[in-house]
Amino acid sequence: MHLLTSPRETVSLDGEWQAIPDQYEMFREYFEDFTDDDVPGFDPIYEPNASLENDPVDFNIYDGYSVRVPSSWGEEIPEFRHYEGWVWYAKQFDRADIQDGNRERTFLRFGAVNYRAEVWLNGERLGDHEGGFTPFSFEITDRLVDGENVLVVRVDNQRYEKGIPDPTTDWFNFGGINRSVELVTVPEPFVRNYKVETTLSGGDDTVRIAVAAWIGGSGGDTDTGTPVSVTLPELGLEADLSSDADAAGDADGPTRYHAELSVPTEDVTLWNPSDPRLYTVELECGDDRVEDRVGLREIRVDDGDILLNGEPIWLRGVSLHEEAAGKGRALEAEDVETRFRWLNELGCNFARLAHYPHTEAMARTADEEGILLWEEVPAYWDVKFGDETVQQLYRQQLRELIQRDWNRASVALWSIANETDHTDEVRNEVLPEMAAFVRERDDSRLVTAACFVDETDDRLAIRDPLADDLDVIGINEYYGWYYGDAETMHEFRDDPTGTPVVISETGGGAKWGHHGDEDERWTEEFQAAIYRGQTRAIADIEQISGLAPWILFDFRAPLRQNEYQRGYNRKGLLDQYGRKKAAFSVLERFYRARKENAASDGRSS
Ligand code: GCB
Repeated sequence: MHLLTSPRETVSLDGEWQAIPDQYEMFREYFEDFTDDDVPGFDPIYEPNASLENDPVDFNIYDGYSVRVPSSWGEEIPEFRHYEGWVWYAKQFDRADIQDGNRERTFLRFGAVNYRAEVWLNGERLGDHEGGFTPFSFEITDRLVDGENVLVVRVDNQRYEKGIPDPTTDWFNFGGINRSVELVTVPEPFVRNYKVETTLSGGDDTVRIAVAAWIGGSGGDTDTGTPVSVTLPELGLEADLSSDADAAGDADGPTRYHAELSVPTEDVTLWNPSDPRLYTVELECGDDRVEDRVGLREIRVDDGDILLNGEPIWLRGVSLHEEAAGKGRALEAEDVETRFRWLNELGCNFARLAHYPHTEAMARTADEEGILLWEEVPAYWDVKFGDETVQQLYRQQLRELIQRDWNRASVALWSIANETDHTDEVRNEVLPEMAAFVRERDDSRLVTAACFVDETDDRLAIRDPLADDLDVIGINEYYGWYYGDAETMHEFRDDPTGTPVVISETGGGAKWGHHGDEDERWTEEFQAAIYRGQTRAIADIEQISGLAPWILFDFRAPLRQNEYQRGYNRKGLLDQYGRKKAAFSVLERFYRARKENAASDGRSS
């Protein structure tokens, strides 16, 4: 069970770290060769200021490059711009800085390290982690020493055949400790994670709030016997959670506690994009107390529609990568704000966070801003679905994302894959299993995937067998850019009462400031014409419940090297510096009109 840290006070290890590249993957071995076996525990690579008697030291992490954490290394050190390989990082901290009264257990938590991390504290190996976009933690209570502690992290951003993603993607592989590192100290027992789920169905004007809590720590904690309670003070709700023996071990244990609360609908402002009301929730277990802000809302599908709090909603969205010019993947608070400013300017109520989990600040801000989210793991293009270890990694990444963000009302859709081959039998066996895996952990959201649309004799329709296992089907289509005409989607006719469809990608490339005729590729005018055609074509198709064109801003993409691209995918509505292209206002006008129509029909907007 993922250790929840964000509602807690933590001690940040962000700031200046030391780092050295190890392109030949030799440094550990080199030091080990020189290590005098008679000196137990002497492992200089993990020791500050290590020196080998009579031997000049060629590398010492503590005398490395000074690097800010979090950061993407290629943005910090120009020589590392295209480096893919090992980098050793080190950071020292004093125990006195992290001790907090009677708090007994300490965890070290990484927000995201791309792509593999191996971690040591004071020369002892804590463990490793694979996957560049999800959080992980280690308990370090018994490994801390008085005075100075030395943390060493080996980061490897090579691309692996059996990785998720696999080596070929249409985005840049930013290596580094891309998100914050923090220490969290908690008493014993403590709330490891919790989950709030809202349902409205029942036809009795009651909002039901199911609260679950996982108590304990790593390594098989059992029922501690300490009472656990939950309070939503603004709603006057309070309950003791009971230990649920049958459910213990479900959703990745340890001990699970639960309570059901209910409140008359008229007493609650349900979270929605026009009024994203959040309520305080407090969980207590012995000396531990967690306070968070959550939205109460229900999302489901019925009869071909996506329903938010029982009302059909049309998703006015856009897709985006997590990247900022000069910062790589290490977004700062101001970058998150800028993204939401753009989304609001466009009139969005929805965003697709492509193609991997973005910083959790995105979901927290989306909660406050009233933007529904599609979140996904990088199961992209040619991932080796048939491989057992890949499947394990796949489940791990899904679990880490879901358990990080399952209390965010904004998160409406979990996407399990992007553009995978629906004629591949192995894929067709594995993806439904992954959809089931997601639902076992969280069935209070919709499961989706970005798929293709098929051309039949007389129309466009969905032929992907995965549609049966999804609540919403995403379609990536590039009519007007890679093929066909921008209005071809007009021929999309499927079963309108079937799975609702969201266009999860569409668009075309344009270089900002490059102008010409509408039929001249790479001009802003050509791109704007695609947006006009596409929005006209889909506007009245009943089964389409939303749109998230590709993409909000230009992003680094090694596959794109023509004279207009030079390493960037240029399908952004803005360029990488935030300069708007003509298509921005085409989409903005389409969304403003949709929003007004929805409001005048009394539908959710
Ligand atoms: C896609 C991919 C996306 C690419 C995009 C493109 O279908 O899902 O990652 O960047 O097309 O620009 O071609």
